[in-house]
Amino acid sequence: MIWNPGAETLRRSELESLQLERLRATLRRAAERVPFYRDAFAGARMTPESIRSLADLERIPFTLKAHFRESYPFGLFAVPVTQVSRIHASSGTRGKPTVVGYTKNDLQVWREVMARSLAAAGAEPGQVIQIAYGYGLFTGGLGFHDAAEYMGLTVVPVSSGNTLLQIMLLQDFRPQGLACTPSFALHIGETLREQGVEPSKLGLRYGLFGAEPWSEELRREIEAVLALTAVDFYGLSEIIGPGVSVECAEVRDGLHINEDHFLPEIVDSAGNRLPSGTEGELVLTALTKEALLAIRYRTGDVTSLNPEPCKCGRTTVRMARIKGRTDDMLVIKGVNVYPSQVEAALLAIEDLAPHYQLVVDRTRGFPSLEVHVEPAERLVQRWGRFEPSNPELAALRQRISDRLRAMLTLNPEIVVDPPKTIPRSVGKAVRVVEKKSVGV
Ligand code: DLL
Repeated sequence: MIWNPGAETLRRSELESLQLERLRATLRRAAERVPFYRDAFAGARMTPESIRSLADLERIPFTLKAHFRESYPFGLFAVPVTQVSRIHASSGTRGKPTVVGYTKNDLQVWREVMARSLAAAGAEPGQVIQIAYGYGLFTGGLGFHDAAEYMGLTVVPVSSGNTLLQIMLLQDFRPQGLACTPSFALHIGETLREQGVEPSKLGLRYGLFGAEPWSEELRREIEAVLALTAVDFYGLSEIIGPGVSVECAEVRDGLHINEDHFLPEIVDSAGNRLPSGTEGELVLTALTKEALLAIRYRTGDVTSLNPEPCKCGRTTVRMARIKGRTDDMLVIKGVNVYPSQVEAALLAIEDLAPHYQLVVDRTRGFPSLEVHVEPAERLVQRWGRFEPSNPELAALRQRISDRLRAMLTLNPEIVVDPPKTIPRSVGKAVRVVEKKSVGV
């Protein structure tokens, strides 16, 4: 279902004039109200009036995550805190979190783009949705919650964690939709199997999965253990939260960006714009925000854009599944690799469980990589018990090694851990750990 056909099927020329008008209003607002932007525009020798077409976008300076951190907590807000209806924050792995604020109108925009996204993913008014993203400062829980209520769904606000409770509610409340991170979805699905619950007996039809990178291979695993259609959901706090883009349930080939609210570009590492179809870093400009303006924000997320209209009827540009974050790229003995690429290679090996962790050791001169995996459950059942000296393990390690070398020219140490020892995730999975921090 297309929630807002007027906005989602605009002709490109109409869309671009709307984007330009909104961009110019946002630039004026930024120059008038936010000292950071006023200074940045002056430094780049541009004024809002000098931006006359979308081609002029390149003259506008970038906003970086560091700028959000430096202005902690409210320095980038364009309204006094008294006009901010809600605050969220993205968990800072180091130091202070990134704080974001919403006026009443911003919350309405968020509901609107999320309602479009939910509808694109298969949600319909009257259905039940179980929200297993974390509630609180994280934008996942409340972002889904507010929009699902707004569009007429019945919300089960269970939040993340408590896998057994999740399963009980899936059985008893029979939601059609499940919203959580893909890694938590897998964990719920595997726990269902352990409990002997047949997933097709649940009422689930679709899963709304995002907030972390995942691969097509993981999608297949999740669809098998939960018996649903898994849809990729993308967003980030600095821009709004979830609701920036989503796959349509019909085609699932790229995520439709809500372009009348978020203007996308792709740039290379030096910040030069790249043509459609080329992979690079996603840069987003929020076109309709009031409290927190994000102008040419460098997301750090690696993707490409496809402007071809989609068979689903939407005309909005589609972004490819996120490959990873620029700062998560590993450089191991001259090979550049994203964790999601290792995931895709590992999950294609049938004798492995769909769990892995990458351990990077930087304590010696050059970084080295250990790939931790677990054997598939049915192998362990056949063996009776997990024995590190089992010769089949050596053969399995060799197969993994061969595959990683062939697919990614990567030659890491392979460690097959005992079953169920790699940490399971209820929120964003930790795929990469630094060796010194885990003491292995
Ligand atoms: O994760 C918002 C969200 C909540 C999106 C629920 C989807 C579902 P942050 O905590 O600010 O916000 O983290 C944003 O997470 O820059 C990406 O690196 C990553 N990310 C989000 N969605 C996806 C996705 C939320 N579908 C950061 N695929 C972003 C890959 C994703 N990475």
